[in-house]
Amino acid sequence: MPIAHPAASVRLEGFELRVLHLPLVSPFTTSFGTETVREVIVVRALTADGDGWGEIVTQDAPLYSSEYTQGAWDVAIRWLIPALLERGTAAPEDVAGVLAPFVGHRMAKAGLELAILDAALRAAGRPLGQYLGAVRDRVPSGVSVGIQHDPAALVEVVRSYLDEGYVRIKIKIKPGRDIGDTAAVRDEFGAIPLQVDANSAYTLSDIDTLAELDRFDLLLIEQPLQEDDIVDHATLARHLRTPVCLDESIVSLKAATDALALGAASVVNIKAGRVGGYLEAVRVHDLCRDAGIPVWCGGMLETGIGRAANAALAALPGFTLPGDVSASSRFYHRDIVTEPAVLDDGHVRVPTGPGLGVTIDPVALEAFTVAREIVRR
Ligand code: SMG
Ligand code: MG
Repeated sequence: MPIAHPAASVRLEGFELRVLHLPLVSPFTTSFGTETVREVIVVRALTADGDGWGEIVTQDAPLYSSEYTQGAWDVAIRWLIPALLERGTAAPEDVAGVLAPFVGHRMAKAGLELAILDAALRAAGRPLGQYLGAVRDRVPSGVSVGIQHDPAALVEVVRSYLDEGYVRIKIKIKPGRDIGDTAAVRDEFGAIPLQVDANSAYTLSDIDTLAELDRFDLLLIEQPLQEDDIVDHATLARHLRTPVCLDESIVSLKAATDALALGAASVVNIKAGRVGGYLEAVRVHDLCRDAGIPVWCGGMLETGIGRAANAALAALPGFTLPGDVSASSRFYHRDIVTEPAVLDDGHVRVPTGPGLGVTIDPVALEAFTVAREIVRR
């Protein structure tokens, strides 16, 4: 269902952007590299109706997608924020249209839209989950496990997450660290809900290796090929028993429509940042729900801001698989909100307060800030 009750406009006065460096509790290794510190941009919309918070989920380097911190910072300050401030008054539903003339930069747009959405909903006393169409008050929590030193180490890390109560395990794979790693986890833990994420590390010439994964009864394989490889993903999907799930390739409702039409995905990972905002994310959800395609909520190592929003999104009815919506403690010793997401019986609670339903901890925010700029009308 599209948004049932649109939000009221807010009177925009400015935006504050901050680059944060948050140390990770342990290094996070994917097929494209290792992160030990999460670099992220936090957005504060300054409005005459109260402030709102958002998060731009880029990384320091353009490795997961073409977006990266300094690029998002520049486009936000030079183009996106001036366009919004020139308009003066905006409802959350207007933001994508105002920013549409600027090509791409979806994560930057999504972070700005979220800040305006939060401001508008806080002003109206409405929780984000209710606004988006949530039908649950908590969501099952999966965990994404980075590539470890060796399969034996991976087994021990997975064990610790299972002991904490995570209800689904996703392991990162890459060429040379795929069959052995998956076999080790399957052999040790039996029929747990298990899936793998390749972050585009393969090509169609790897089809035989990828087909070997069929014997592990995985929930899905996520993004084996490149972002642009929609047709190749469709070819691959015809040769695998393991369901193919797209992440990086699904950059918009249009991309999702095309991928489904071509048979390139039988499951979709939805990330609001990647598709340009939570409203577009709902549209992708609606498309997939109508098509009978299960979706789940992806993660970008969000702070408490994006994590609260992801929990709200993941509570929509089409999110029938556990998402990468883990407890804050999976990544951070200290969060920038006063109510970090916690794991309770394998689930994360959907916040119920107005807007995001979380409160920024100003001391933590300041402690992690490495750059700050305010743009006013
Ligand atoms: O937030 O739990 C999380 C991270 C989940 O694996 C995760 N995200 O490709 O799905 C993915 C990766 C992208 C993040 S790398 C910055
Ligand atoms: Mg992924």
